[in-house]
Amino acid sequence: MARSALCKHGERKNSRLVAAFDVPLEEGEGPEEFVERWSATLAGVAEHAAGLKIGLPVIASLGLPWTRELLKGLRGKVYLLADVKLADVAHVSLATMRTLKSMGFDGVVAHAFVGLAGGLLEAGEASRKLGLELFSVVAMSHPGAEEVLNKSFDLLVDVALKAGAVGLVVPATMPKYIAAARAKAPEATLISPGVGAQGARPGSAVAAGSDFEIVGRAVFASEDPVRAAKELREALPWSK
Ligand code: BMP
Repeated sequence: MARSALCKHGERKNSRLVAAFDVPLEEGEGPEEFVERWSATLAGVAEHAAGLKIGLPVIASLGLPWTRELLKGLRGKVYLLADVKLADVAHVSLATMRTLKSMGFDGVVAHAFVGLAGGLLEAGEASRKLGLELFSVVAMSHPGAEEVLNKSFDLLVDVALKAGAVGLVVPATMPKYIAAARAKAPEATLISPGVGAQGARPGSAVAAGSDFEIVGRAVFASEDPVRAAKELREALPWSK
């Protein structure tokens, strides 16, 4: 299994931070204003983060042309991960992936629970053809994830690996899944949400075996997102 290009950015920046940007447009705000309002902050955060994970609130508010515009200045400087958590039949996932690729993303997040045939298998093939890396969710970080999704963790990891995902999303809030994913998939790139606002301590997911920690609100809802990213990078160096 090839390493995700996210690791190259991590090594180069000496950072295991993936900053999650999930901020929607404000009421009455136009996409152009939004892009103008956030561009400098995103560029500043990108100096300290290996990756920027851009969420559905942003992509759905901006649409194709303005998301492309938002990403334009960031491409090549930071890994750009589209987190739309794909969970659909193959032809719809494929169409979405083509659009995300044309926006300028390097990778996409998809749920593994759709299974292989007619679902993640074809999404995996498409990701390789498009040059859009596939990360797959195999356990989630919120308490309710334990009710259904996380019960199928082993099956979900098998599906993700058979589909050829380069990376797995495993929760920082439940480090047992990080350790189990690392044992089952030693070469996969593990990324872990739940650090900061959801309670996991910076450094804890990496200590449990993850490659990257995903931090959203603790960066972008802070007074100074660039400083927050800088401090997180110092707590999350690529090599100690
Ligand atoms: P925050 O640090 O603000 O809690 O944001 C967490 C980020 O990680 C969000 O972008 C969310 O979509 C994502 N995420 C998560 O919180 N839990 C999961 O299990 C999977 C995720 O992708």
